[in-house]
Amino acid sequence: MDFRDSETVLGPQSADLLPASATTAVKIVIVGGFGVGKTTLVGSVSEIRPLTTEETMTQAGAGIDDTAGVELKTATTVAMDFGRISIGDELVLYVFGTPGQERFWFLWNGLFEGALGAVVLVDTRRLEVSFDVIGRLEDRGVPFVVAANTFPESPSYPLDELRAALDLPDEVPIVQCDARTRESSRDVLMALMRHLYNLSAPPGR
Ligand SMILES: Nc1nc2c(ncn2[C@@H]2O[C@H](COP(=O)(O)OP(=O)(O)OP(=O)(O)O)[C@@H](O)[C@H]2O)c(=O)[nH]1
Ligand SMILES: [Mg+2]
Repeated sequence: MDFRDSETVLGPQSADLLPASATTAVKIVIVGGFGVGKTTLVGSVSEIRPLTTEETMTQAGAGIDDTAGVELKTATTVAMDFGRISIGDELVLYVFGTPGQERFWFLWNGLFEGALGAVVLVDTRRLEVSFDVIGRLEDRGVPFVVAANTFPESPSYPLDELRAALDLPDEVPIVQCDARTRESSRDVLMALMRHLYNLSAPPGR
C-alpha cells in the first residue's frame, strides 16, 4: 500500500484543509433573486468542493415559482450554498449562498447569523427580482455591494443608471461580473472586503 495516498491515514484531501497560517475568518452571504447566478458564483470562487442543495424543479412549482426569463433553469437552491476562499495567507472567507425563491427566504435568519457583509447579485434583464432582496438587506443593516452578473443578452447599463434603477445610495459599490469565472467572482468578493474596510476605517484614512 502506498502510505502517502492512503485516504484512511490522511483523511480529507489536503487541499480542503485550512492553511495553518489562517488567522481571520469572515462570513459573507450571497443574495439575489431567483436564478441570478448565486450558486454559480459560490461554485466558481470556492477553493474547496462547494456544498450545494439544489433540487430539480418540477411541475409542482408551476404558478408558485416565477420562472419568467429563466425558463431553461432546471434546478434551484432549496437551502444554501457553501464555499471557502483564502485571501493571502491569513484571511479566509466563508461564502454562503441563499435560495433565490421567496418561499425559502425564511432561511435568511440563520444564514445571516455572524455575517459581516453581503453581495447582491443582479441580472440586468430582470432587475425587479432584486428589489425586495435589497429592501430586506437594508432593513437588516447589513453592508453590501451589488454585482451585475453578465448574461449573453443582458442590457449593459451605465453604472449610474443601474444605481438609479435600484435606488441605491452613492456609497454602495456596484461592479460588473461573470459569475462563471473564478477571477471575476473573486473580484466581487474583494470589492465587498474593500467596502467593509472603508466602512470600518476612521474618516480621513
Ligand atoms: N451566461 C451566463 N450564464 C450564467 C451566469 N451565471 C449563471 N449562469 C447560468 O444561469 C443559471 C442560473 O444560475 P444559478 O447559479 O443556479 O442561479 P441561482 O441564483 O443560484 O438560482 P436559485 O438558487 O434558483 O435562485 C445556470 O444555468 C447558470 O449556468 C453568467 O454569468 N453568465
Ligand atoms: Mg442557487
